[in-house]
Amino acid sequence: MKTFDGIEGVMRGQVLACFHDEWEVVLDSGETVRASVRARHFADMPKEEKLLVAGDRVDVSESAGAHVIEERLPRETTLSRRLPGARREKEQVIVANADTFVGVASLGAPPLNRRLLDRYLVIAEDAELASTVVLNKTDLVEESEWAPVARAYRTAGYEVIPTSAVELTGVEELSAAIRGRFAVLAGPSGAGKSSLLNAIEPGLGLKVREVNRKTGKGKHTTTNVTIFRLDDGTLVADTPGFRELGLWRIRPEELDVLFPEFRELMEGCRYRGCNHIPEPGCAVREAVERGELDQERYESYVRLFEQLSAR
Ligand SMILES: Nc1nc2c(ncn2[C@@H]2O[C@H](COP(=O)(O)OP(=O)(O)O)[C@@H](O)[C@H]2O)c(=O)[nH]1
Ligand SMILES: [Mg+2]
Ligand SMILES: [Zn+2]
Repeated sequence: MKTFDGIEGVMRGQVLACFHDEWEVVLDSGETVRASVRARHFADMPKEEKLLVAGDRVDVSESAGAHVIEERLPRETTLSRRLPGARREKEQVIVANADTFVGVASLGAPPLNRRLLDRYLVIAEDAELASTVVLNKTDLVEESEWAPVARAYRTAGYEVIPTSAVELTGVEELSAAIRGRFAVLAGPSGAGKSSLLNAIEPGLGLKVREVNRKTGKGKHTTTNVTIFRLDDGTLVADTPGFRELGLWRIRPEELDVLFPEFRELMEGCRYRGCNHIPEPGCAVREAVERGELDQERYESYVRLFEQLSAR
């Protein structure tokens, strides 16, 4: 057991939620505490690194009932976006140490946004998280309409779970997909993330938090990510519907490998370093033209490639 300045009893923990000057931390003992940060231990770090994010593993000390975060452990994974509004490119870590990504898309109300879903999946691929695609609100749309979408993501190698939080279909499958893991749920606001979490574990306390979220407006850090611990120890991060989801640290020429269904095909492109857009003999584009690869996924690739190239 480590000691800090003579303080005995330093414990390991994980940050569940960040507030303005307080962090909710679950200790390895299972106890959840509110902790502040020992500022001087972070004093030498650059500003961005000083910031704790949901999922961070930390060392916490206790004295006279007050818990203090003494140190942040190295992050095993980081799901990141480009910090919106920053003049220079900066990273904003959305959640640390997760191992699974669940992209929640709404099939109707709000309408399905393939571009956004693919953007999320690229970020998750880059973070080397395993990804699952949830197509929620199947009660609002005919299966014949969403079946091709499901097929596209299965072809890409993702597990696809059609769900309805209203009819409670697919909830068991989703629950099984995240069990025992640390999963991040992400998708546009209104897709049904909170509803699905409530369906997975009624009595999660999610409502309490939603009340807090309303009354405590502006009190949270900008990302507003909260991690819930399910009864069996599964960790689920609920993320807000980000208005901007800029890719961070991804170069245009390495975008193709972040579309898993392109990887094998790419080896058949005529030119090494093929960008799969104007080049003749491009095996990826030809597969799209033959209808073997999903047109929308390819469209997402092209849009992202162009955005990354224009920087
Ligand atoms: N019809 C239908 N409505 C849903 C479903 N899931 C969620 N909703 C509704 O969609 C709205 C947004 O849900 P919410 O869980 O707050 O979405 P979040 O912003 O992703 O957390 C709420 O009015 C829910 O009742 C679903 O499967 N079918
Ligand atoms: Mg929600
Ligand atoms: Zn190509």
